Amino acid sequence: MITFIIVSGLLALAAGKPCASDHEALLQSLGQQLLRSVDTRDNLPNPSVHIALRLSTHHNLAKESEHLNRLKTEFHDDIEKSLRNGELVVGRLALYILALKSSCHDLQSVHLNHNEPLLTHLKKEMEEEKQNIAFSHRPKTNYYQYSLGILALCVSGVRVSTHVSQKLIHAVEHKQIKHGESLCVDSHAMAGMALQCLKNEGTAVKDPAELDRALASIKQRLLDSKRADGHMGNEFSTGLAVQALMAMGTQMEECASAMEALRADVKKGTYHNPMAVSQVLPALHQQSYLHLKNKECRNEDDTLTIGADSASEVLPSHGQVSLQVEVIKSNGASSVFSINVPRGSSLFDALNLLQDKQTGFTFSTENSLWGPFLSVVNDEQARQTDRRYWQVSSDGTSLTQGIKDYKIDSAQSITIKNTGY
Ligand code: B12
Repeated sequence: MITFIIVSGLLALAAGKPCASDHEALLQSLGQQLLRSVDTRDNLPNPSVHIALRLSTHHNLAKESEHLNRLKTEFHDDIEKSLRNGELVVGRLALYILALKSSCHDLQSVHLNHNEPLLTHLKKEMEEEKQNIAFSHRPKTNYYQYSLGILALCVSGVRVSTHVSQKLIHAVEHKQIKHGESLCVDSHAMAGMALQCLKNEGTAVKDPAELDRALASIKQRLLDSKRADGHMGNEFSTGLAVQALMAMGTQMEECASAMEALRADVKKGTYHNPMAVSQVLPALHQQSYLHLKNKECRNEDDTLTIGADSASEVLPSHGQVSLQVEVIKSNGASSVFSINVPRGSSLFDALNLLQDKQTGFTFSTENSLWGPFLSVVNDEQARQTDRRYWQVSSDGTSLTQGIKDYKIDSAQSITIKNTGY
């Protein structure tokens, strides 16, 4: 009997544990990919990338410290610029705080305009978001950022007001957390980590039984989002879903197929965008953002080298493919454009070619942590303030990547539609 129990225990462990022999190599190659991304100075430093590097086992302490300094100058300045423009910075500020925390940096020593500590400002913005939910039934930003805000406060040991937490619990219970029209796995994962942090810290909430119900609902919805191929939601939400499930105490065996799907994606090269890598790597390390709470930065390994880029060389593209681009404006008016583009071009490059041909198609983008976000098409802006965005689909299927990452490998019809959400 005892032998049976021991053998079953070992089998269960093996099922959940990322025991694939190449697991360590995958972790190392993703870590190196992130190091290379922080080394190129093309973009602003990315706090999410910093967190992922810091939650890893192997470090390059010099590069991480350099990146931390860039966050404290360049990213910090960018947040202050947004504040001067009257924008809410909940999500970016929360990630910045978590990044500082991941490097055990003294949060009290960092201030925003007018000498305001970061955490004080985040608390204020969360109050503003809470008011907005009370009046308009949703935050000005979104529930993903609202959850990140709660998580950053909680992980930093700041008490989250019961009114603020209640709004998230209520949104979970009333299924108000969506991405476009469908249930948002990424935001549920973030909400799960935020609410679990409150529970772990014993933070007072309006109704503890309701908190438990919300956590149980999130866990169930994440498990229900599992596809036959192991992904939860899609390739880009699975990492966060696994992080959240682990934070919520789910047995590793329940995440085994999702972990396997993540490993298969890494091997396929699905995660070339550093933001995507940054959300997947902690899960593969069996870490979640909750581990930042008690992070100690002592006796750290310093063996991660930047390494050579092993990504397969991009071969010159062969031939052209025809692309049809349909733009559907908010009033329903549609215009269709056609162009031939080199096979393998990104949609971003294809749209630039179309614009250069002066066919009447124009567009512009805004920078974000994921890359360029399509914001204006043919002089029409899809504004976040109006709850609208340019949704992009190919042959009727919504893209799971942005215009810079999506590659045109075959002839297809792209639809860019001004959509409400
Ligand atoms: C909320 C959200 C949206 C909202 C953003 C507006 C809002 N106020 O709510 C809406 C519904 C508009 C949206 C649209 C899209 N989204 Co979205 N979105 C998210 C989500 C859940 C949170 C983003 C966030 O607030 N981050 C926190 C802040 C601190 O980071 P940030 O970079 O400053 O945030 C801004 C950008 O992320 C930007 N944004 C949102 N989605 C996308 C997608 C891309 C490709 C880019 C470049 C920017 C971008 O909007 C944020 C708010 O201003 C993420 C989930 C995740 N795992 O990150 C998915 C996510 C980023 N979105 C995704 C996708 C695919 C899209 C679309 C391309 C879908 C489509 N087919 O049209 C479009 C973007 C099209 C375009 N115009 O360029 C994918 C990206 C995967 C990838 N490899 O690139 C994610 C990871 C979801 C997923 N698991 O599939 N999204």
